[in-house]
Amino acid sequence: MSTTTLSDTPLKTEDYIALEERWGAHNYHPLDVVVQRAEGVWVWDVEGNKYLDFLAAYSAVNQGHCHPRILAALLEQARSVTLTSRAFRNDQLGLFYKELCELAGFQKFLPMNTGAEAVETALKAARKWAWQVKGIPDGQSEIITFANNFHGRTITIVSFSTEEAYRAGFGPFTPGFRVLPYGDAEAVAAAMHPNVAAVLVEPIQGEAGIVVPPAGYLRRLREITREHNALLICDEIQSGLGRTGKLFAYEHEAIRPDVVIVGKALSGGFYPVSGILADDEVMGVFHPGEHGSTYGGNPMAAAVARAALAVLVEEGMVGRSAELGPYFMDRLRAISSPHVKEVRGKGLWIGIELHREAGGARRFCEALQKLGLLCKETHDHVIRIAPPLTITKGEIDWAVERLEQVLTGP
Ligand code: IF1
Repeated sequence: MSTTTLSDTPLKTEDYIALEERWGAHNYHPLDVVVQRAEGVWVWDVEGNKYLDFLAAYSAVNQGHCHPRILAALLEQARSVTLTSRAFRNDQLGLFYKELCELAGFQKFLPMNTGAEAVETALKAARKWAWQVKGIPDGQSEIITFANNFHGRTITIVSFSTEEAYRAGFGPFTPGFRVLPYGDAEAVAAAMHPNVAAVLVEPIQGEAGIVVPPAGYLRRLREITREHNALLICDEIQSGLGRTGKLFAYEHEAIRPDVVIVGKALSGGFYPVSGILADDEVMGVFHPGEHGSTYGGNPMAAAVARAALAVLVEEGMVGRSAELGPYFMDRLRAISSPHVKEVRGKGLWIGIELHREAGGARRFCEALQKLGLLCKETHDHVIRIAPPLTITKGEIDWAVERLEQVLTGP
């Protein structure tokens, strides 16, 4: 029995969907496309249909699907050694640290696997720093977060989510967080007190609908946190590594946070690699035994991430995002559609917000799927667009034609 047949007949789209529905937990509602193969900006389903990928796995495949150079690094490393645990050292990790830290401009890196783990790591670093360096009594520090945030799905992280679906039934929650409105720096200034350890912010809110805060917001948060001796933590898991046209989205405001959380595109979609960047004052709070992970910093993760970063830089992907993003946005804004309320974003990260009367973004995503474009709605009314950064101008034009067709339809 091959992997694609249960009996003598090959499996079809409906069969794969039926298998998932029967045997898998129902914690997602994906579009009914079963992807079998992908290359660059294109994916193919099990029926052989070809689509342009406008989600790029939530920005994890900024470098394009199955990038040959990252693939080669993965295969080569997989033949040598894949996992030692951190009980022993490996010959990839130090080089990964050095290359990432030099690229990002930080003194130290702490590797984890998923984004949520890296966020947890940043929260632990902030609390320990508050206790050990700032002198807040253990258990009394507070971390400021923002409404409509998305930082992952652990119990601690959903403790400060404002989305009912992410929280309902999962309590009791972790204390020590305060949620303020996003985009209002003066609300943060007013909420500051001596026990604030950190402010945790997405430079652009992704899942909230590609929400770009007012100009000067991050710069003001940087001032306020400095004034009150609190850490500024930027979650760049989705906004980072070229998506917005800079290596990190905070660079648009020429600031430098104390902690930067990275994930997703750090591995170009091959393998979960995440972690936090910080300088010695913060990273120094971790001593042997105080934090870790079996797979974090393993040689395959390190080799894959080294290749993913090299590809991002050497193939000029950050610049492509900066150049093609505004072109794409202009073309989208030129579409005259009764359904569109606003087109916003930065670099190749664009949200098309629809009027409530349009009946939700999902039906538009389903219509786009039929035309060969894979998009995912967010927060019901926003079509989110985040193609691999390798997309060409010609491919953008191709996509705009289809978006126009769907947005000017009924
Ligand atoms: C899902 C959203 C995107 C993130 C930021 C941390 C994490 C994420 C800024 C956690 C993850 C994902 C996860 C994915 C859907 C997705 C998402 F709509 F839910 F919000 F991208 F917009 N910080 N984002 O965006 O990283 O633990 O998942 O590796 O299905 O939950 P993770």
